[in-house]
Amino acid sequence: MKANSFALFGAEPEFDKHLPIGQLYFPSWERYELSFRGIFERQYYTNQGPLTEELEEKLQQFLGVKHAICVTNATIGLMIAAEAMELSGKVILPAFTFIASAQSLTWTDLEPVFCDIDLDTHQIAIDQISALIDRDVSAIMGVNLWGGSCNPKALSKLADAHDVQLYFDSAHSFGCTVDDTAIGNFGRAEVFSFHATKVVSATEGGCICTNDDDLAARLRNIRSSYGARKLVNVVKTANGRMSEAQAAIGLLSLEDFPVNQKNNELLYRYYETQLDAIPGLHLVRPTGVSFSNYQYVVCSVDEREFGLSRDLLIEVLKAENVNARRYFYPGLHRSLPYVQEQAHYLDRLPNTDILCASCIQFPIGAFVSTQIVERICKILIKAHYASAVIRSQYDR
Ligand code: T4K
Repeated sequence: MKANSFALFGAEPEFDKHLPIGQLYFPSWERYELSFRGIFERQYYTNQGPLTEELEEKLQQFLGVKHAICVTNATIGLMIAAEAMELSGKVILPAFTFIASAQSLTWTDLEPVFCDIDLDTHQIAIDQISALIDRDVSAIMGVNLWGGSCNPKALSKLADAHDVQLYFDSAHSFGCTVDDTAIGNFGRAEVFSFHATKVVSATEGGCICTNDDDLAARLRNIRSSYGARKLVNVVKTANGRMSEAQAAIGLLSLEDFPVNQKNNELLYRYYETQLDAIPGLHLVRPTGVSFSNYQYVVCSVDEREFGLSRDLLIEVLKAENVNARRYFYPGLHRSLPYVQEQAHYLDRLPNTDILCASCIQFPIGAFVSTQIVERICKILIKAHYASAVIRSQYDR
């Protein structure tokens, strides 16, 4: 196979338009306009307006949780959760997650303690947590990755045994269930993201879920004075309010969840049949859940078997207008400020290092169809068989 059949070496790209990664499911303009008209008629744009209240109510029903507290985005949700839980000292979390998980701790004067992950599931290595717990550790932050779970029941037992608090960054796992329980009901609190790239979107947004009434009161009081309901004393307050514009999209997106989840699952299954036949591409299954949102298609690339490194494969795909991304890169322990302040982690997280060098995410969501998946997979197959030619041409 010739190198010049790839856009990287001058051929026409496979796709005329850039194919984004991320869900990007948006309601029709007509539905959005209708909902927005109400906001303008009421002339009430934020401060826990009727749409935000309605969204909280609907999220509670959907998740079967007592309190869903909407916020501007998941990053601020995690910060508010840490503050409301009165955490101190250190918090254990996986090193393989989005930077926001750790930054929420840095903003609240907490020290992240990085734990390695399981190579097959990509989730936190539960068997390594106990060794990291010392008297300064006040909590474990579980991160439910890739539409799967990090085994909240096992984490809960572990946290109880060590008398530390447990909460979750569930930015990736809205709508997923563990046995019969929806994610959102575990630990003291769970935080979801409604960023545009997530299965439920409010463009930006998120919510903090808890079944603990006292914690909910603290969360609401820290978020802002609007919607605080019961007044309780808190030391710090913030502005984590969700606007009515965000809530309008959030409500429509929540209504669309069943359809969008089904579409994701269809696309995921399509990828699965094709990717399983390509040597060196190992698809991650959403683990630890009885129901997944199939929000992500994530593989690890075995360079020896596939023939190309993950980074060179990304270059090949980018040239074809396929946006494949290397989430998460670099690992938290290699990101600022942690790489400087906590350099002792550099040789302690071998699995995180392996995944950060090999993990790749493919497009799934509103702009993807089964035909598109087929075309992406054809590029992957072609790249595998032409890997030697691509490597030699690229190195010139
Ligand atoms: N915890 C975890 C585990 C997370 O993954 C995240 C965020 C958080 C916490 C924090 O949640 P938030 O505070 O964000 O609510 C994205 C998102 O910004 C971020 O929400 C997400 N996770 C993270 C994994 O990815 P970027 O900068 O890498 O993605 P971005 O914005 O370039 O978008 C990805 C693709 O979507 C590109 O192909 C462009 C396309 N896109 C994106 C947007 C926003 C569009 O075509 N249109 C759009 O409007 O961070």
